[in-house]
Amino acid sequence: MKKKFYFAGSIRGGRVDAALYRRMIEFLHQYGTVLTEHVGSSKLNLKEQGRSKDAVIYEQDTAWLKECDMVIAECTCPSLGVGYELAYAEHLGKPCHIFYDNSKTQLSAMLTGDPYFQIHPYGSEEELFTNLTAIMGNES
Ligand code: 6K6
Repeated sequence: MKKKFYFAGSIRGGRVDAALYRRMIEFLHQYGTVLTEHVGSSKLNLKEQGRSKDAVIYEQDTAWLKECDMVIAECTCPSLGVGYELAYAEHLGKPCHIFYDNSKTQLSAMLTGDPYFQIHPYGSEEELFTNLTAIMGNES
């Protein structure tokens, strides 16, 4: 059955890994729908400001978190928003897979210390996609 994925990746936390997010989102298309395609976009307007716009984003993203079957988060670039989404998804009981490049960052103890999360450190992009393929194989 086709799944609905919530892909989480840094936006205001920094866009250094945006191209990787896009490749992960493309990969997930084989297995279902990605509700948060924009996270991989190269054309985000980070200068757009305004609490009213932010409220719309918050409402939409929390609705998608409720709707999704699984959260996939790429956490190499630290992001408050992604951390918030992961805690929100845990509260909803959604399966959460967290990826990060352990040669570039040390993940927050609030994620590594929480046994709820399925954490996948990787040393290369090849390893990341091998792990993602295995997760999708176990899910089908
Ligand atoms: C417009 C078009 C694309 O993005 C925008 C405006 N910003 C956001 N739109 C949708 N979701 C967002 C936006 N900003 C943050 N998020 C959510 O928080 C995403 O689902 C990301 O996973 C996460 C990133 O948080 P920050 O703290 O790095 O911004």
